[in-house]
Amino acid sequence: MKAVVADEIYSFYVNDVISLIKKDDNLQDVSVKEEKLKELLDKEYPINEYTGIGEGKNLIVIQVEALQNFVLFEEINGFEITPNLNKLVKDSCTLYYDNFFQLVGKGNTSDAEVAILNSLYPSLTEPTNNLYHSNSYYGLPWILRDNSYTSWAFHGYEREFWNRDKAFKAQGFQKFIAQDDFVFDNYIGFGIPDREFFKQSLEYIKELDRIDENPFFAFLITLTSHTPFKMPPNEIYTDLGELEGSLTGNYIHAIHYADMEIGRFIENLKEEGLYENSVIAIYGDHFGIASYDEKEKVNVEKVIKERYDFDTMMNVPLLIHVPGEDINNTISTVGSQLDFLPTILNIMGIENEKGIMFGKDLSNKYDESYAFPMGYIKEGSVISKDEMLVRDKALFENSRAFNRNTREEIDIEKFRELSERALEEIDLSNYVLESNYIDRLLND
Ligand code: GP9
Ligand code: MN
Repeated sequence: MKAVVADEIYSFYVNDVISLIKKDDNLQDVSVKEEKLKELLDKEYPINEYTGIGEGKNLIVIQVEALQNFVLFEEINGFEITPNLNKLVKDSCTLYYDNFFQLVGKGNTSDAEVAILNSLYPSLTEPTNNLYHSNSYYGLPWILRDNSYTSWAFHGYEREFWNRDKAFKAQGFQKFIAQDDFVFDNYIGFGIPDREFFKQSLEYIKELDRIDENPFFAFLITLTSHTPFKMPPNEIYTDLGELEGSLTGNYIHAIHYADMEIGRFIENLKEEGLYENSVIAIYGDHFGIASYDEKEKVNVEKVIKERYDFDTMMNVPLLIHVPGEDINNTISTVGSQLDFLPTILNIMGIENEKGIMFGKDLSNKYDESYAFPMGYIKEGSVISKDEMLVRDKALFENSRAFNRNTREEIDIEKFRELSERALEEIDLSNYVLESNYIDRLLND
């Protein structure tokens, strides 16, 4: 037997005590989290002027690849980048949320789907669908199913990509129309061009509509405006001058194409008699051009004519069109993709009776509202109506903050508490995923 010297005994002892304390800490931590989640379950969602205006209607949600907010109402030498989205924003039946921010982690597009559908923060460590594709969820597809809807997802790429085949099932979709359900022979970038995607999806939507007398939920994810945004010459509609050939120039061409196809899809919905009885929501999944790409930053700044920073980069548009309603409004409550679920449920006049939501209803005009971004930026960062804190990776003291209107640097101290709140909230949401909390909610 090996002799054990005194300080080895001591270190055994110390290690034991440390691991006991750690265990105790963890238990305490878990019970604090469970308490906080109980509070969240009791969160009230007050009614407002938009409550129930979409009741009984179909819901069509379009997630547009890499659509950022800055392209809306922007012109380059008289060329309107997104004429169809601009027209829709101005429509008397549309609510436009202009302070809506992306919330994606390592799972990019698929994380946007998780946040949008489930009102949760994506995982910080891995694509959410890699780790939690077989968790229980109770988000938009399930809630609508419990309210007699049929929920289908549509995306013209490989069924297994981002584990969507499994994740969409767990999240409540009854059918996932994927690449193998589409017939096409011309590719743009990743695969099926949006024109073909929308055209063939419409045929499936008609099938979905015929299933029963009840309304449907169609969740469409576009593809063509994916980086590197290379459009074929016959789908380029202007000369962008000095931006021509740059990533930003290519991005503008690709977004213009996506906008054109959204416009065409809307016209086709009208022809099929599906427009007047469907609420349509459109948003971008995440940025296309990084503000930390020094070369492209300069190019974007030529378009927006101000400093391009994380707030503009992460700002994606959200439009909700409710047919027959005279509601045109720009709502500037600050929020992120996890606020979509409570916002759309309020409009559809449906309550979430079983699940948990980290989001708020963006249509309620809060005095102060925040987004707690993550993913391409250190968690603990904060966006408010007029300011932003970009948290440093290591030390809060090394963070920076700026005024979103003047772009001037401001003192970071006022964000200290909010930044801690952001970290806590993200951590709590990750606990929901890690502990498969919703499974317990549904089955206990
Ligand atoms: C393909 C597409 C990927 O399914 O959604 O987009 P990405 O996550 O790379 O932005
Ligand atoms: Mn994407």
